[in-house]
Amino acid sequence: YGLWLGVKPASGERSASYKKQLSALLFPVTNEMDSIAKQELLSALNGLIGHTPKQVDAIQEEGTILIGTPSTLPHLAREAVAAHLPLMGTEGYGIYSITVLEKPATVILANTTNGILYGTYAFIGLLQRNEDISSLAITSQPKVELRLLNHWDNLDRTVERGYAGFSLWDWHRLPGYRDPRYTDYARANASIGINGTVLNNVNANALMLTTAYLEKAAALADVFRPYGIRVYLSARFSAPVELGGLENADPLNPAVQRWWADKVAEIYGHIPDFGGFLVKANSEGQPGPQNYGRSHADGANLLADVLKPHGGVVMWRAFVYEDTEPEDRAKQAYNEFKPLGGTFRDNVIIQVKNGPIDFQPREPFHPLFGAMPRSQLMTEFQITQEYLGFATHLVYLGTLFSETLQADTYADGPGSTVARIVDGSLNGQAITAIAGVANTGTAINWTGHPFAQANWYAYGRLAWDPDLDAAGIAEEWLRLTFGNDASFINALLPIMMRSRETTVNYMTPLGLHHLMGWDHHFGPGPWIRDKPRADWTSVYYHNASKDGIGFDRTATGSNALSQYSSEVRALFENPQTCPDEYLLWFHHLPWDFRMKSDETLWEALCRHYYNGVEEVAAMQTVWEAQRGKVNDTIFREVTDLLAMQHKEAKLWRDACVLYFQQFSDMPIPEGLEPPE
Ligand code: GCW
Repeated sequence: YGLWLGVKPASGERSASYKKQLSALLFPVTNEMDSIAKQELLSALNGLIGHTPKQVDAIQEEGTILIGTPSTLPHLAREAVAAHLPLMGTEGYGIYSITVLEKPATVILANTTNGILYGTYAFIGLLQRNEDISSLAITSQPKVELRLLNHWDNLDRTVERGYAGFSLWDWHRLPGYRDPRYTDYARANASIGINGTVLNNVNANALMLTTAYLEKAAALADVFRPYGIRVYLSARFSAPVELGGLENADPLNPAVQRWWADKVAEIYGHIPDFGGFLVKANSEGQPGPQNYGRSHADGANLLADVLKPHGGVVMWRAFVYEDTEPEDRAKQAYNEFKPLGGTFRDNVIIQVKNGPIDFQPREPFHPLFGAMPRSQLMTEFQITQEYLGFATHLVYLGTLFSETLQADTYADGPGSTVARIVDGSLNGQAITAIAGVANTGTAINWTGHPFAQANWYAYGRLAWDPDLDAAGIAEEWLRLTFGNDASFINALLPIMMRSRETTVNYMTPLGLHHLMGWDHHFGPGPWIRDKPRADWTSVYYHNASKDGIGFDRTATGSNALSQYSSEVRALFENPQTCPDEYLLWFHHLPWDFRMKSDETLWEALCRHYYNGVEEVAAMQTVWEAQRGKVNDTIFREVTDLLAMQHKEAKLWRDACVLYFQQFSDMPIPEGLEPPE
């Protein structure tokens, strides 16, 4: 329940040095956020070293920790570190070991209170990880301005694609009762730098915008505010009709514009620092501007204009497709949005999923990245594991997130990574943002699978700095969550790092995608034939037949490849050179196609499926060896979940191999035991 914030006693040696290095605290508290930071530090020190530093207002002794802004810190300490301030911006911080009056001290400095809070959490993290704090020189500033969670939480407390219980928001008892868990949620987010949350599902209920619900949202905003977290809402585009009784929700209708202006003014009356709207429009049955013959830009700009005077933003989703459209679904968002480049207001950010289909175990990056340099883009990841085994399978997503972030779009030559679009450095976009679909719920451990906490953590860390290393983040999380036993960390880190590839292997290897049962998205369902859909262009995305398997997205097929820059095209277009990871995403190939490994495609496909299952078995063995090193309840839970994962991986393997074998008509390669 304590997530990565649970504090355990420091090792004997560290404990002794920390006591000396942190014997006194100088922390002038100026507001509620400061006092939270101070409380966090004091309680962490209590848990780590069983010691409360003496509170002072001047440096008197060795081992003082000073925390503040330039206006609250003592002159001498400030002078020693002030040169770093320009690198901290409005949310960054610095942590330095300095000497003042010949006495060693530690200082946490920031331009703002928010920076102090983040700096304090970062410092506590160092202590939890038993790091040496005698020569610190850390300066850190978030590279992305708006770092958001998106909750797909409904007003009846169900969570769409949520696998960790019900919604954390107890709408029924809000605003009167503020569950302490709201504070725990805010703490956890603040500790990893998340500074915004969209409370309700993008498949939005207009009721969210009624006064009764705005009062509830305002109560949550009050709890989150001192943790630096702003509240945003998903807006249903047809709300002027549903709530306002207007004839239509046409963005060019002055009555509609007035309705939104009034509604937004009302929201700011309840929530003065309201962040803005997230909108899913004209997608999967949601209403939108196209119902009135208007474009996505007309819709987004309507809301942008009314939010602008209050400082709010619109995050307009690019996840749009028509399943009645015989166009490859992977192409549809680009087709619709690319022509609108440059026509959105300056407080609109287009929210683009990491890949062009839908949060699959592996997708190439979305072709809109790099294609709209005159508009502001952000990326949306899915932290909840809709297509990655729900809360049952152990899959660390840090590697998936960073694979997308580090993908090179070549939009402006080599090095034009998705990260550089998201952080604004490529196109100089003014507002930068990132979103992750939350995996939280009422489950006692927040996320269902104990290791799914790592995905929340990793998302937050990468939102702060998209260039961080996924392995470094996993190690941090392991240490914070389980303690610093090196043998445990060394055993678990490789498992986490491999886990996503393992899942790709037993679910959708070699660039295959969406083999899941079409409605539940959990187990295998490559056979779906009874529900033909135009955008699948054939049986399902895999297009398996006697002549081969894979989705031809080259010029001979849907030509989705034409949506990428020429360098990316060159990389993927030739099946001989296309990386195996994306082979069947872009190509339809015969079963006896020669792979780089010299196997046939059929053999390689089978080997990936079998490897996936083997790798889960290996995870089980490593976990079993950790008995006694982790809390018994968690040990048993992970043991049982891994056993389920193993069984389900086998089911995936057998179902897919047997299904595809009908078309390949080739034997299971030698050495692999035939499916049951
Ligand atoms: O992945 C799909 C999900 C839908 C979801 C949609 C979206 C919120 O299956 O449940 O709806 O994506 O992102 O809008």
